[in-house]
Formats: sequence, structure tokens, C-alpha cells
Amino acid sequence: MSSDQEPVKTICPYCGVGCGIQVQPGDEPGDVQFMPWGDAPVNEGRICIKGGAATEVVDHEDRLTDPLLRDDNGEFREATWEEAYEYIVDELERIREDYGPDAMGFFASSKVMNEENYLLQKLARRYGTNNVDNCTRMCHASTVWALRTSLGAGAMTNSMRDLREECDLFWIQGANPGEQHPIANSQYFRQAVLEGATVIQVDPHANKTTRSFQIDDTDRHQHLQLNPGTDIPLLNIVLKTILEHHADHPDDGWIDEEFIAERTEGFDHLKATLADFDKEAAAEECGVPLEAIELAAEKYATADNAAIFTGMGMSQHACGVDNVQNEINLALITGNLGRAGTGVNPLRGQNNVQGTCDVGAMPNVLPGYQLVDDDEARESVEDVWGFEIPDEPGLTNVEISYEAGDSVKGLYVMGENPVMSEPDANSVADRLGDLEFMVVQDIFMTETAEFADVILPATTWAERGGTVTNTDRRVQRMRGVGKVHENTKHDREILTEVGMRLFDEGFDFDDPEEIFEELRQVCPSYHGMTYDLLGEEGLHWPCYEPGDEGDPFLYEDEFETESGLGHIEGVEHTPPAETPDDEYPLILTTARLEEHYNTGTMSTRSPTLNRQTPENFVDVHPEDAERYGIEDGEYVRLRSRRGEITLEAHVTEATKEGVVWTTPHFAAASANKLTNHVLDERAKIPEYKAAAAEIDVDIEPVDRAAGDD
Ligand SMILES: Nc1nc2c(c(=O)[nH]1)N[C@H]1C(S)=C(S)[C@@H](COP(=O)(O)OP(=O)(O)OC[C@H]3O[C@@H](n4cnc5c(=O)[nH]c(N)nc54)[C@H](O)[C@@H]3O)O[C@H]1N2
Ligand SMILES: Nc1nc2c(c(=O)[nH]1)N[C@H]1C(S)=C(S)[C@@H](COP(=O)(O)OP(=O)(O)OC[C@H]3O[C@@H](n4cnc5c(=O)[nH]c(N)nc54)[C@H](O)[C@@H]3O)O[C@H]1N2
Ligand code: SF4
Ligand SMILES: [Mo]
Repeated sequence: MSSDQEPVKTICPYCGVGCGIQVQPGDEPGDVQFMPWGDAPVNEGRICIKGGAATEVVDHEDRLTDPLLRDDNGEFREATWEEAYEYIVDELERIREDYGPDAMGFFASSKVMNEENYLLQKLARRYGTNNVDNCTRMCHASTVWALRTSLGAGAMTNSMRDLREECDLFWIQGANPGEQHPIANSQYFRQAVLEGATVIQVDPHANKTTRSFQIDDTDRHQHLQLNPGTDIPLLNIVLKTILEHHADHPDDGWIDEEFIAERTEGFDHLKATLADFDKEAAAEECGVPLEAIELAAEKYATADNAAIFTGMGMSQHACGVDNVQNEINLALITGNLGRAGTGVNPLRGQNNVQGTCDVGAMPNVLPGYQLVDDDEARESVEDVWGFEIPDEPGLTNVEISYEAGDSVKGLYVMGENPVMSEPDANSVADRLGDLEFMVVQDIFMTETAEFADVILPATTWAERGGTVTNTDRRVQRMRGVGKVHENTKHDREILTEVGMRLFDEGFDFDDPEEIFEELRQVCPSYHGMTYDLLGEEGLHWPCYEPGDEGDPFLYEDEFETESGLGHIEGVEHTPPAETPDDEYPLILTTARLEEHYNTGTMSTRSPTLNRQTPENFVDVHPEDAERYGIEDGEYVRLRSRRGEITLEAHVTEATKEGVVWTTPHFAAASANKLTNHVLDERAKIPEYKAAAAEIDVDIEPVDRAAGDD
């Protein structure tokens, strides 16, 4: 490949670490290659397997290249953009006229850029509804809820850099950074561990995080392999152990009394909650020896700087908010907040999930997390936008899918794949089939697009510019090399066109920078940023005025709650909605692989990534395998009350006895046919991490090409 064009500096399109990479254009439009970016701010040139393979899907033969419209026979046919736009605008107007604006739902995308998500949520609000959401609902919604209400902001309290330099103990609960945030793990956490930091992993499954720190081979680190859904009792043991020790040995300083007195509220509530808590019975329920949990408590309480990392294993439960609140409790009573190397840190998932939330693509908040039902905040945004914003929070995406066909008649999906990603997927498919109108804007034909009336072909990340916000709140610029397929459009081009056709004004933007300039006006924490100031390093938010550097860690002097205090609140155990019984005696949990990504639309098409694990599998513990008579590598049927899938059994001690572990990445054998549609009451996040299941053996041979059920 030779080309006169210079490579462009941009950001990896997979996870929220935000690694800088370069894209080298070739002579032909699709001929793009990955190149390292040696002094990229986050990764300093390092890259994981996905970043290195990211360009593989840009010119994939399956790319959507032209708009598709469903014809009278229910088949898709190629259409012109003019036809597609006319159809969309007519349907949007018809639905509003027939049913009112809340009959539409809008799904924003954590795979696309800030400017584009900003436009989509503005479009929804101009249309007259707050029914706009993104995949954070299925991801860290509960974490964000707990962090926002108890500390102030729904983001990592610290940054990868200060954690690398100052953290002495990494408490990693329900997160697998070794595979899901590989460069954060290798470039940051592992460096600190090499210099002596300790790792406590709390996870039912052994994975690359376990192996990367050799957790099981040293006395320094610990892996607490708990039963799914028992994180509250486990943390209550930790909290009670610390309280008890402090009562007997106050001089050891396991509790930070001064911090509690000056910077927190609610400590008495925690003490009362734990007063009658039975540690022995709880340890039994967790399936972890009590002494191991007590030892971990000691390690956390005696570390100079201890940081908690929290992931999907905590957030994706019906008690997700409580799970994270208990982590906040632990950090607050030990004074592990407001300093470098500490905190409660959700490693955000998608490349731009942080930014998609920041720019207001959620049903209850406007850009900068200003509440839609806060009159003053809403009016300040209305002043810039020039139209009235509905003042009631809208529906979340999981609620929108559930209302499909009932109160919700139409859906605009930009870069999400709910038929694969939402729980109880068979019902989601049924319900989306009941919609009167659905647009899907994607780069590939997806399981969701199969139900659409119109499909719009978007360009990929490598083809366009904009900004994305990574897990430690760093806003960075992406730069594109231009379109690979002439008839595709950038997401922002599609949204400006739809917006102008609908409203004649307010969507007339020629380039991403113009959109960013408007975003800054309505998003206080981005107000001090411009494309020039972002440069190649990017800027952390909050950045209120030009010249602000942003904060590497939050809450040095006070929390951003109304009282300025950090909120402690004891929580009681709520077991998962479904627990094992005679009919479904196993606990099913689902999580991810390093070489695959979410619903697999990109990773299964990437030869380098797909080669390693081309199909789904289920991990079964050797004791369970013996009881069921399962051989390693045999195909089994895995079923729950909602559906069944057929997949290969891996017999391994990586999982716990009684717990089966599978992944959501593959359409044939889609794990979400089994998962339970039960939501955390407050954050509305589904319980992906615990359902009751059963295995059947001696099934018919599998024809992979035919898919499952
Ligand atoms: N390679 C790769 N990277 C990714 C993604 C991907 O699909 N592939 N997706 C991105 C996205 S969107 C996200 S949100 C992040 C997610 O990154 P993580 O938060 O790491 O998500 P998971 O791998 O789903 O789950 C983390 C761990 O939770 C454990 N777990 C399951 N049930 C429980 C439980 O009840 N309690 C506890 N304590 N642990 C439990 C699982 O065994 C797993 O090891 O990754 C991002 N990065
Ligand atoms: N069982 C189970 N289910 C889960 C989870 C789990 O742990 N277990 N995790 C949940 C989590 S954390 C998440 S975040 C969700 C993810 O759920 P989704 O967001 O629905 O899943 P993705 O596969 O990330 O979908 C992104 C879509 O965007 C498209 N896309 C990529 N780039 C572009 C672009 O530039 N423009 C446009 N228009 N489209 C683009 C992709 O092709 C893909 O179809 O899944 C959830 N589902
Ligand atoms: S760690 Fe995340 S952002 Fe970095 S290269 Fe890997 S997938 Fe991309
Ligand atoms: Mo996610």
C-alpha cells in the first residue's frame, strides 16, 4: 500500500479507555491501515488486540452502502436518500399528529461522537419528547445513579494517571479490566502493581485480570470468588469487619474518623444496618470463606491509598444502585476519596458512553447533567435552543422497547442493537415487530435492523471527525480519512438533514466544530473547551472556562451534593429476582471476552478478533459437568424461563460450582434470549448478571449455519 496522504490521529472505536491510534489512508478509499500513535496521551503508543484490528471492519464487504426501504411485500429495497428522508419526515410528523410526541423513542449511540449524540437528543427534544436514551442504561446506569446522588458526578472519581502513580490497593469488584479495558490494566494498574500495589478481585469467574496479576499464585493478592448477586453481603462483611476492628483498636486508623465527621453524613445509618448483621451466615451465602473476606477488609483498610473499581458485575443487578452505594460506603468511612490514588471508579464501557451521557442523551438530563425538571437549568438551555423543552423525564431505552407497540409507536435507533443487547431478547424482537415505524442508522445490517422500515447507511469512526470522551473524562478529537462508500453519510449529516426538514432551523451545521461550539454553550463542564484547545492531548472535564485544566481527581475539598457531604447509607441484601430452584438449578451469569465486543457486529466481522473465539460457549464447573455427564467441548442446550440456546460447554474451574458463565457477543446462541427482564427500580438497569438456568445434554447435533432455536 502506498499513499501520498498523511495518516490521521484519532481514537480507538472500541472501549472507553480512549487510546490514540493513527489511520493511514491508502490509494483506494477503503484501503485504510492501523498505525501506532507513539505519544498518544492515554496509551503512549500501546494498543490492545482490538485497537490494532480496528481498521479491519472499515471496508468490510457487509457494510451498508445505500439506504434501504421496506417495500409492500415486506422486503428491503435500495432507495435514494431523498426517498428515505421523505419517508422518515412523513412518519415522524404522522406519529406526532396521531399520538403526540411521546409516542416516539430515540436511541442515541455510545459508538458515535459527542456532536452527533448532541444532535440526536436535541432532535428528540425539539420533536417534543424526552424519550431519548443510550446504552449506559444497560451498563453503568446504576453506578451513575449512586455516584451522582451520594458524591456528585456520575463518573470516575479519579483518573488512570493518578491511580497509576498513587494507588496502593486495587479493589476490583465485578470488573475485568484485563480484558475489557486492557490498556488501563496493562499501562496503568499493572505498573502500580509491579511497584508493590495489592489487588483484591471480587468476581465469580477467573479471567485475564486474575492471570495478569497472578492473583491466585501470590499471598499479596486475593480473588474472592463469590456467587453472582452476593456483593452486598460480601461488602457488608468487609464493612462490619472494619467497624469491629476500629471499636477494639481505634489507633490503627482503619476508619477515618476525621473524614467521616467533616465530609460525610449517614454513618449512623450504616452502623445501624450492620448492627445485627450475621457475618458467618453471609459468608456462607457468598460462597467465600469468612477469613478470606476479613483479610481483604484488613488489606483495604490499611492501604495508604485504596481505590475501588466497579463494573458490570455490580451494576447489572436489580440491586445495582445498592451494590455501588455499598462501595461508596467503604470508600467514605475509610477516607479513600478526594485524593490521588483512591476513589470509586467505574471504567466506562463504550468508546463514547461517557460523552453520550455528558451531552444529554438521557431521558432525565440535558447537556451537562442538568435535570429536565429543574426549571432554571431547563430555561437556560431553552434560551440557547430557542424552543420549549418538555419538563418531565422521558422513558429509558429498556422501557421504550417494552412500550413498543403500546404507547410507543415509532423508534429512531442510531447505532444500537437492542434485539441482541436487551434482556429477554425474544420478547424485545416481538415488541419491536409491533412498531408502526422504525429507523435504524448503522454501519452493518443488524438483528435490530431486520425489524426496521428504513435503514440508513452511516460512515464508520475512521471516516469522520468529532470528539469522544473517555472513561476518565478526557475529551479527545477524532479525525477521519473520508468516506469509503460514496453513498453513505456521517451520522451528523443525516441528523442535520432530518432536523432541517422537520423544523427548518436549529440543525443547520456544516461541520462538527460548529456543533461543538453550540454544545459548549449549553454544557457547563465543556464550556471551557474548543477544538483548538483540545489539540492532541484533549482536556478533562470539568472545564468551565478556557484555560481550565480539568481535574485529574474529584472532590478534593467537598462533594458536589447539595450539602457538600458524601452520603453514607447502609444497604441490605436483595437476592437476584431469580434464584436457583429444582426446575432451574443453576445460576447463569453473562460477561465479556477480550477479543469480542458487545453484540459482535464489529468484532465477529474482524478476522483477527473472530479467529480466536468464533462462537459462543458456556463455562461449566467440573463438579457440575460430572453430575450432568458433560464432556469438555460437547454441545449442550442452555435454557431459562425465557428461551434456550445451543452452545459448546467448556468444563473449567474458571467458574464456580453451580454457576454457568456465557457471553452476549454471538447472534447464533444469543445469551439475551435467556436473561431476565427485571430492572433496578431507580436506575432501570436490567439484571443481566443473574438468572436461573438449566442445561440439557444429549441434544441433536448442531447445525451452526441454521442458528439456534
Ligand atoms: N473486549 C471488550 N471490551 C469491552 C467490551 C466488550 O464487549 N469487549 N464492552 C465495553 C462495555 S460496553 C463495557 S460496559 C465494559 C464492561 O466491562 P466489565 O465491567 O469488566 O464487564 P463484564 O465483562 O460484563 O463483567 C465484569 C465481570 O463481572 C463478573 N460478574 C458476573 N456476575 C457478577 C456478580 O454478581 N458479582 C460480581 N462481583 N461480579 C460478577 C464477570 O464474571 C466479569 O468478570 O467493557 C467495555 N470493553
Ligand atoms: N447478557 C448481557 N447483555 C448485555 C450486557 C451484558 O453484560 N450481558 N452488557 C450491556 C452493555 S454494558 C451494553 S453497553 C449494551 C450494548 O448494547 P448495544 O449498544 O445495543 O450494542 P453494540 O453492539 O455496542 O451496538 C452498537 C451498534 O452501533 C453500530 N455502530 C458502530 N459504529 C457506528 C457508527 O459510527 N454509526 C452508527 N450509526 N452506528 C455504528 C454497531 O454496528 C452496532 O450495531 O449491551 C448490554 N447487554
Ligand atoms: S484498551 Fe480499549 S481503547 Fe485501548 S486499544 Fe484496547 S479497545 Fe481500544
Ligand atoms: Mo456497556
